[in-house]
Amino acid sequence: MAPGENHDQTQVVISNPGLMTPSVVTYALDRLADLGIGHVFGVPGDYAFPINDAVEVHPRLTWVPSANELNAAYAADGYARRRGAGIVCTTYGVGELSALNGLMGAMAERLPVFHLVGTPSLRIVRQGLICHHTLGDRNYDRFEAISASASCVSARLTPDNAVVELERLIDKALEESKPAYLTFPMDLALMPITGTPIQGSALGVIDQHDSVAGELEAVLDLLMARIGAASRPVVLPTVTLKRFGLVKAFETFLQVSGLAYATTPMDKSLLSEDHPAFLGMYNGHRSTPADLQNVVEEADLLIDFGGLVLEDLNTGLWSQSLDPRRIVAMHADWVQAGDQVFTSVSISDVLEGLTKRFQDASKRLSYAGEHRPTQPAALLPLSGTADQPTSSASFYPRLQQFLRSSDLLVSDTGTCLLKLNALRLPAGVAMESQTLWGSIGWGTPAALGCALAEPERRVVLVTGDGAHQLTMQEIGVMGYTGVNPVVIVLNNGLFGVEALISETGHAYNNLPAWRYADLPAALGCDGWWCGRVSTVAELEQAFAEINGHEGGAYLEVLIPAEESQPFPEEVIETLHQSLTPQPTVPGPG
Ligand SMILES: Cc1ncc(C[n+]2csc(CCOP(=O)(O)OP(=O)(O)O)c2C)c(N)n1
Ligand SMILES: [Mg+2]
Repeated sequence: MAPGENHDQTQVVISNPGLMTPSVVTYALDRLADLGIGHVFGVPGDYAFPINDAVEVHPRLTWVPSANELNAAYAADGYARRRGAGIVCTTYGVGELSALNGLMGAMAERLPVFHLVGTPSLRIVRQGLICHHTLGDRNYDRFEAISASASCVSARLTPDNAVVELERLIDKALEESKPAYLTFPMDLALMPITGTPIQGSALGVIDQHDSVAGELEAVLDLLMARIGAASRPVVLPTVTLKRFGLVKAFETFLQVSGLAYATTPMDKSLLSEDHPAFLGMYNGHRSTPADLQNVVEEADLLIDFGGLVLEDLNTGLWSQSLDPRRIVAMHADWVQAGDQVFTSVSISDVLEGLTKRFQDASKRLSYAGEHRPTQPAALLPLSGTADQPTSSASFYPRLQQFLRSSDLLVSDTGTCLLKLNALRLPAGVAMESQTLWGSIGWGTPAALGCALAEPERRVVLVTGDGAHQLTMQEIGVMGYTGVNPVVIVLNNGLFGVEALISETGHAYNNLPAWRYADLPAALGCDGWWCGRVSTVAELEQAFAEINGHEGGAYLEVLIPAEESQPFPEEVIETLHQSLTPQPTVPGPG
């Protein structure tokens, strides 16, 4: 069930299930499957066998054999982006710790990923036996604290707490839109639960806490007054709306209010980029169109829906200049307008309330009026002649033309993300990236997760060669699960974008020269279109063939190494200086 679809989360207590009482682990899987999750990413292990076995026979869940736990966590992150929630399953210590970077990314990017971990039996613990995957010191709890820090809620599940704890875990993970950490001692996992099982319903609009009525009214009054007084308001919606299933509600708000909006890179493709109210991508001095920077920075009211993240990569390297007095920021459950703070106000209630106020007033503004930035042509001009070598200049315009309206573009972190953020997506094309956490290698497993979560969309992954080398084993899992993405690897032979902060020419940015296009065959992807292109004619031919091909596709595109510098020299210099410690000048005396 995609987030945004309207389902309440009413729970039905099954008083007489007429079935055998479920075990702790089966019950947990039942409750998670109720949300609409259909896949579990993971690597098995003896401590996790009770979970692994239960997934294998579960009628609504399919086990996905990830190549390693980090990839499993990235895949569950991708899955959660498109399905609303995901599951990763690992074994005690060695498995769970390997997944941590992926889960911390899900924390940063606000994705409810349920991390299920099998742990030593209570019997082993009580007997004090020294067991594998420990430091041999009879300390069995060492990893719980570490893993729990990559979650917003955690619990050790037992027969008598399972019913209550699962409701708490699920509520909290969805309400915060962050991971949950669940441990299952091997013996307790297989025991029947005590208490009455609960059956939940599919994910939809996330049930946020009710707002305090007085605070909500005050926020709505303030916003309507500020909007009424503004002559150049701009809305900045964020990905938080997507996480809470509020995209449709936001679209209705745009419709009734007539306000115009811009996104930042983290929020790209929140709505189709041909939306009439869309002004473009605000990214400080790297905004597209370029004059959008002024439209946003000179707006007399900025309505931040969800909590804009003023991170370097989200603001053209902190080049933003947004006057806080002109911003009203609606976070998930609080609102800030200059010095004023309103607590216990949920973003869903504000959105609903504002929409109603506009409807009642039947007063509609006219998008940014005369303050709209110049809109670029829908498609970039094609540059490069047939026999010229492939390059960024010839690749991105052709990629733009290759994309179909229901495609989901997934971009790893690297030069490609900087380029794709600036690319106007054709109508209906959605995009996912990991802008805030920015862990390279996320893209390939996340693309698998997205493809399994939303099979109705074709997933087009664009990744640099360096990022791909970290997690490319997941291509094998794509072949195994039968998903048919289009994987595009940009081969420039180096960690190109790294040169932004480390200056060009360092040997540590060089990559082993792989024959990427040979990988899918070696990894068991039968029936895939695979090819390597080095000229514009070959690129065009490849795109045409892939569009006519039924199965998965893997395209390696050669890009000149010297092209991985998307910023002007002075920007690189500024970034280099701001991130590199300057030598201390000894003071007098
Ligand atoms: C897990 C992780 N390790 C290291 C980095 C640092 N890093 C950021 S971008 C990058 C290089 C990406 O290279 P590539 O994927 O080849 O893309 P290019 O810029 O060359 O197009 C590196 C190493 C990171 N962000 N994440
Ligand atoms: Mg590279």
